[in-house]
Amino acid sequence: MSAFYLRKLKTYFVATDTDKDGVLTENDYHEMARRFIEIVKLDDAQGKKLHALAAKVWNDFFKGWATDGKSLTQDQLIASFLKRRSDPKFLESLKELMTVEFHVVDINKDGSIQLDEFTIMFRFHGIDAAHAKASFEAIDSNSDGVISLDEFLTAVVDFFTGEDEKSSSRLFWGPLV
Ligand SMILES: [Ca+2]
Ligand SMILES: [Ca+2]
Repeated sequence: MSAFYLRKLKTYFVATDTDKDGVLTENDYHEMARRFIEIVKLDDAQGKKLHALAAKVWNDFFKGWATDGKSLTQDQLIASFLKRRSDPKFLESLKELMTVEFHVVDINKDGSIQLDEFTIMFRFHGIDAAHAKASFEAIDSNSDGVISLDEFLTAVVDFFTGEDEKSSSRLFWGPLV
């Protein structure tokens, strides 16, 4: 594993450990949901749905990685990615996870992500919103001003598998830590 790949996974960990307790747990997803609900002003019914989705994401994707069923340290997350990153089935499940996030972030439900929506994604992950525009432009590979699902998933897969330090997908979760 390259130092570059390690930095990417650390960056992802920091962007996902939204309650900043040093481990990934279901609560990090509920924290993202809480922030999203507040930013977008979702009503109670929509908020409940989002929290249900947060629990589902944790249970379907991360829970199986946690040896205690509850939490993942940064080292455990890194080890999990290293073990799985060349497994096509894993990449499919990663795409499913990020497709869920794409549709949440597509607030106006037009099928693509605009810069204002992408900026909200940074805010609920706790990434400095000042970096959103550069990351948005890096993912919008055809530069048409919106991020399609295809562009989003291509960047995700490249982020989690690629070793090219010049690849624009490195900016997916903001500047690398
Ligand atoms: Ca956490
Ligand atoms: Ca949209």
